[in-house]
Amino acid sequence: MSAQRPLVGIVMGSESDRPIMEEAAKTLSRFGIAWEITVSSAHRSPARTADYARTASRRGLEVIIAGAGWAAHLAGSLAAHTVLPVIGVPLDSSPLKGLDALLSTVQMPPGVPVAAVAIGAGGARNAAVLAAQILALKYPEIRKRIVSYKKSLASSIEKTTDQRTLARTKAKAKTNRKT
Ligand code: RP5
Repeated sequence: MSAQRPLVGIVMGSESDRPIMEEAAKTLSRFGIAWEITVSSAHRSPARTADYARTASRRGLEVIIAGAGWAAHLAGSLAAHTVLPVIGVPLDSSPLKGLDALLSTVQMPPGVPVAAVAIGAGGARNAAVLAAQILALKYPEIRKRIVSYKKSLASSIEKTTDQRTLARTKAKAKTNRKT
C-alpha cells in the first residue's frame, strides 16, 4: 500500500461541516491511511457530487465517507453513483439537532445501502474506524493497527477501572483507621 495514495474520500455538504469531519481525517491519519477531503452538496452541487462518485474508484479511492446535515442526501447520492462502500455521518447542523440527517442518511431504499454511523464528531470518528476495518480486509498492515487500537481501547477501560478500585480501597482503609 502506498502511504501517499488516498484510499478514503471524505466529502462534506458544506465548508461549515469541516470541523466535525476533520475528526474522521484525524482518525484515518492515526491508522496511517491517506485520505482526501472536499466539499460537495447533494442539493446545491448535484452534478459535482455525481461526478465525484462516478470517478472515485478509477481515482483509486476504496471507501467514501460523507457527512451532511439537514435533509442529508449526500451519502445516498454518492452511493447511487458508485459501487464503493459509502459511510454516512449525520451532522447536527439544523434545528432538529441531526435527527433529520440521521433519518435521511440511514433510511436508504432497498438496493442502495449507506452505512450510517452516529450523529456528529463521534460518528465521524467511527466512520473512519469503519473505513479502516473495511480496508483491513485487503491491507494486513491496517489490520495490525486496528488490532492494537482495539487493545488500547480495552486497556484504557481497565486502567480507569483499576484506578477507581484502588481509590475505593484506599478510602475504605482510611475510614477503617478512623473507626
Ligand atoms: C447541509 O446543510 C450541510 O451539510 C450543512 O451541514 C448544512 C448547512 O450548510 P451551510 O448553510 O452552513 O452551508 O447541506
